[in-house]
Amino acid sequence: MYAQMVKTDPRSAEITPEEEAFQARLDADVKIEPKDWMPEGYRKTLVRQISQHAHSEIVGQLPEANWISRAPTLERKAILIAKVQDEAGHGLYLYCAAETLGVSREQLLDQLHTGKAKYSSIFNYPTLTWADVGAIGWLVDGAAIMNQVPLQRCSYGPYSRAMIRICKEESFHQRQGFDIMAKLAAGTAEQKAMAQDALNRWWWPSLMMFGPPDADSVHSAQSMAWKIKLNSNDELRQRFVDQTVPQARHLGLEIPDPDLRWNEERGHYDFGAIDWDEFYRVIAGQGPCNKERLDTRVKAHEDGAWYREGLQAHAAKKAERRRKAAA
Ligand code: FAQ
Repeated sequence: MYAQMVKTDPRSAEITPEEEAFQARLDADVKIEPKDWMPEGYRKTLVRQISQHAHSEIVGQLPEANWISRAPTLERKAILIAKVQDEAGHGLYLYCAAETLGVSREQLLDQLHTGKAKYSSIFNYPTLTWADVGAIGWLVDGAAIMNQVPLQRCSYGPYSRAMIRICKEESFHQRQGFDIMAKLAAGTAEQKAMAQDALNRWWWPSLMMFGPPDADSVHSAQSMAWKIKLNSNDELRQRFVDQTVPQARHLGLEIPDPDLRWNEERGHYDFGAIDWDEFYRVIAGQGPCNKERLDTRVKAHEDGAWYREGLQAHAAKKAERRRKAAA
């Protein structure tokens, strides 16, 4: 009955009644809510994944924000501002979801700013041209949706509900990115070359977003048993390739992979080897923009200290007034 039951207390050889009841709820697709009993490992895994996801949304604003002041038209500028602002909103929902697990915003931000917490590898690459804004929307938001649509059905209530709104917004982001690429690809030879160059630079890092191959994924087995992840890294990566290759063909652009071909037997595209050394270098802090991204976030946090202090002083004064009025 409990095919996916896992022992969650390493000190005990037995599955405890609490663990058994918890797993029964997961098997029945009942959401786990903040006040429900949960194994410590489940809580920690959620805090790790949700907070890394939140950090990714926040740091993820930076590459595209780089182009707000240089967007080619007023309309593109307005769309890009809205998109970058949406990403900030996603970060905030996700920090709130993580906070329901008993960790504070300060702790989470401290982990980001001291380099203890990861954020998505993809945001450590530079945005060199306007076409990169298109490639991010098309490929990066496209990969994010592929990963996040299943997360709408994950076992933790606050995370799954945050995903519903986030996915709706990500769909709009993906379409606007594709639209930028479509305009460039149908433009002058120079514009088309710019779109192709962006695809060449963002393709492989986008495939890395799904995480290491299943055989090297540390957390997948347990996270899937707990329904924190619904699909494996390789499964989602393959879906992304299958979905994106026809889109590239529609644009008249070429995926930078000589080994890419349709495999009739598998019913999927085969694709070339991913440079996992590059991935591990980037997540260890040695990507092209890791230092710049982290420095920018730390500076923004420090520059905002006066505002947070002001809000806290105001809240304390208000509470004091209320206390006096009630006395
Ligand atoms: N980057 O055992 P696994 C977005 C780490 S949102 C950095 O397979 P897991 C929206 C992993 O943390 C993009 N680190 O790990 C947007 C672990 O290290 P740890 C973010 C990575 O958790 C668009 C180690 O490698 N999305 O783009 C990466 O089971 C445009 C072993 O890996 C989410 O966070 C990576 N790519 O699976 C914003 C979605 N991959 O923690 C602005 C939710 C792996 O032990 C503009 N997260 N690592 O030190 C997930 O689905 C999962 O956490 C995975 C990784 C699939 C990312």
